[in-house]
Amino acid sequence: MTFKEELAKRSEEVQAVVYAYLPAEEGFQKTLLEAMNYSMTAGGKRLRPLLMQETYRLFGGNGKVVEPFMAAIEMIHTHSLVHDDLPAMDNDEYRRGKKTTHVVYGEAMAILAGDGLLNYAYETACRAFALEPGNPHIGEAMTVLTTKTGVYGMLGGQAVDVQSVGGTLSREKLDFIYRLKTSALIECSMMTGAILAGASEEEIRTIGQVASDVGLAFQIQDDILDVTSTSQELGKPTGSDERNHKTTYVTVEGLDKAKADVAAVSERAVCTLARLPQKNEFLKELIGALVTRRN
Ligand code: GRG
Repeated sequence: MTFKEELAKRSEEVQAVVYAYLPAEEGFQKTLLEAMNYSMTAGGKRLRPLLMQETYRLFGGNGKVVEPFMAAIEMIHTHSLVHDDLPAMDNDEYRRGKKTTHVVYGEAMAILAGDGLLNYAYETACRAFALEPGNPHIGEAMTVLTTKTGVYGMLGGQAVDVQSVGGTLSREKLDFIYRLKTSALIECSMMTGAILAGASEEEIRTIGQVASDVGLAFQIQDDILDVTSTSQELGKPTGSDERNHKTTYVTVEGLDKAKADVAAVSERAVCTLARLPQKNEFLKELIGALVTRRN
């Protein structure tokens, strides 16, 4: 099987795991639950749960305890997209090739659906306690999940990003934003996978470094795609950074250096991963593929 075929198969399997944890659309709050599921089933690469499961496997994990965490990370990611698309933020009409949640359900319901996904993510992750009572790693994984998504992680990065729109940004502040806004969730994915598999502290630290670079390369590549692709090609709000006059890696460093840095940072991630005695060829190829991704 080629890497591309394996990726398609693995993404489908991961999506099935995520779907199994979506809430039933019933009760007086049915519209809220429909709006949450609308954004969750609108597509997406499922990269974060995939990275989590592959890292879990890298360290010898072979149980189901990772599955509620896989669903949770995709819910948190989708929450961030729903809120990022709102009129008060990027004001985007399309996401994952479909109308955004606020366009379909209205702004108030989209805010609630985003909140709902964030909270339901933690409810979902907590289901791991029932799956493996007494597993000592679940509490630590919960700590990483909650911290990396909060004010010292993704949310904090987004806040600094929002405050910077319209002004000039130093490279140092841009790096801070990218490490939090984008890398924190990738770190969260890979570190929880490692923790749940029982990896050592040193191994978890190494995987955190790999993930931080994967996230940085991923975000720079997103900036590159924002200026080099058409929205039709990507089925995403392409060009929104340009439209919103945001400072990006491309505006600071130029397109050529941005491309070179994606390759260099991604290569550094692969080299750090190679320092570990454990091997997962698919994970290595997946990280490499992020550099050449077109959506
Ligand atoms: C807390 C509201 C809030 C936002 C946090 C993550 C984020 C900040 C905003 C979302 C918008 C954005 C462009 C984030 C940067 C990370 C990124 C490139 C997200 C897109 O991830 P993909 O490409 O999306 O994995 P799919 O649709 O494939 O899941």
